[in-house]
Amino acid sequence: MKYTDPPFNEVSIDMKERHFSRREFLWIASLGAVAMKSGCLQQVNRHFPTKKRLNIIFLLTDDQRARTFSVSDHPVIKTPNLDWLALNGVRFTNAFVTDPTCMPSRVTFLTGLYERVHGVGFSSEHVLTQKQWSYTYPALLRENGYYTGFIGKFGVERYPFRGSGLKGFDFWRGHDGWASFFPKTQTNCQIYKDSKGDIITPIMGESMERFLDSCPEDKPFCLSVSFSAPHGSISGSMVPEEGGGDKRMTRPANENIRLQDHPVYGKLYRDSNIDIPIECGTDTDSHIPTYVLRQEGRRQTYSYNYTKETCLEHHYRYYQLITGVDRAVGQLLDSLKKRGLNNNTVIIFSSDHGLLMGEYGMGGKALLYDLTTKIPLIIYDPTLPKSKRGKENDALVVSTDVAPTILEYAGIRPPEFIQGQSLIKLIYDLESNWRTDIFLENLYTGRFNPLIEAVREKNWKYVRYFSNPGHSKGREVLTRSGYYVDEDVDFQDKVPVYEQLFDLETDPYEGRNLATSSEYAEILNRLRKRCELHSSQIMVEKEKYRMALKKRFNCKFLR
Ligand SMILES: [Ca+2]
Repeated sequence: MKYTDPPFNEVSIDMKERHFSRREFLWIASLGAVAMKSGCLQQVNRHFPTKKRLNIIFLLTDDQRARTFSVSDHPVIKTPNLDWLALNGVRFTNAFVTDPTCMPSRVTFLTGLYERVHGVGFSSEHVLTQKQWSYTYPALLRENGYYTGFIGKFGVERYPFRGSGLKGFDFWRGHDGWASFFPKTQTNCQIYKDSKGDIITPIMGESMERFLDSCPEDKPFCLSVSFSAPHGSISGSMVPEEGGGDKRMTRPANENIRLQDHPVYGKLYRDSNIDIPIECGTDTDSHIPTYVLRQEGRRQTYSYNYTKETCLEHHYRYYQLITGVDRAVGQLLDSLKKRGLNNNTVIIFSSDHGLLMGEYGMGGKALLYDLTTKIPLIIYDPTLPKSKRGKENDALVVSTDVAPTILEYAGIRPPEFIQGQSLIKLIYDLESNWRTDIFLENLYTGRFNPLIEAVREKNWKYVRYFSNPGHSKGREVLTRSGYYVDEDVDFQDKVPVYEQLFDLETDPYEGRNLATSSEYAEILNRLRKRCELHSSQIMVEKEKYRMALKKRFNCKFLR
């Protein structure tokens, strides 16, 4: 199925028009290492040889697993437009979110910081401050002359301009909370009420058109779009009459008369041969013991209960929702071409985290398996020479790297406390040195989730779980208030209650825990030390960040 012709078939790269030479790249990269001497940001775009600055579009989906594209040889999902982006851009095949739940992950994309550093998460009381906001990529680009826009699920929930989106962006067509598949009747989605369509993803497509219509000609633009698909709350609301609980997903969504003949949400994929995970509906104790993770919290959450009866319907809807996003992306690409913006607009495509869909007997996120932490990440850069396009890059990259990448594309010096690194040097192969492992965290303790840290190398992963004292008292969350304080998430002197070690080369599914096998003691100890080092380093970086904000703004970090 193809909804649109490839929009930028042959992008001619005039070397005179290229935005970065090798020398300029190295110069720009070196700027990132130089600590800023004042709170003022300086544009560095004057060093770029082009007169015109690049436009930037960051597309973020909700709960989309890595490799859910036809170009990644997915056996079912068809994504011709995302395939086109990948084949003309660069695909990162080892891309991860640092923290696989919606809110902290989104703040990480905005700030380039881990949750433990920016402090915003579902189990944290901290509200993103205006001072913190001023160092996010949209705020920095706006301050430096970009016309900025936001569309869709903001997902930060606790932020300074809630209810006044135009205080954060020049164009705002977003919502707080979650949107259902048919969002126009929801009080938090009234901003979409004047849309032509009724379904959330096409409404995102229409909103992107409105943004492009609104762009001034004398400024570059940066648009951030957060799709609500393919999140379970969307697939669970394709049939509003289903209600919640066990009735969800028990009937085909296209029994809903509004979807019967829809080209995407009707019969698509329903004749496909889909294998549901072999462990769907099985006991999870063999993977994570009950004293570490009590499953009822996950099972009682709207649509994370993947049973053998409902799992197939989950998959049909999930795959349809991804193709729905692909269709909106195709319309965007066509529109950019029509407007003559295709050769000057960088597009980054990713997701806020992955999802378990019956694997290990579970659904949901928050755990640090590859299926929950690994994300799609495509960067389409129209200035990239043809010889560098369509490549897969297996470097270990994380969600903290996206903000510095956007800043570098905009020619803006990143704040010195940013934890990620720009990916542009990987795209252009200008530096061979890159990190050899990444650090992952889960600080979300609702739904009986444990606190977790992990270190992942290309071939090995070590995961350590810490006890949730609330669980032994029958509470779903860590503390009576439900929120952690700094000490709760400082693991430097704490002993994990459970560990996992996976050989990803022979066991990419992460099904065989080798942590108790003496044969792997040496590898286990090496990774334990790396995890402890990362864990203590992140506390140092947290202090550095808070001191920098305090110094610049003469204020306390917390409120
Ligand atoms: Ca999400």
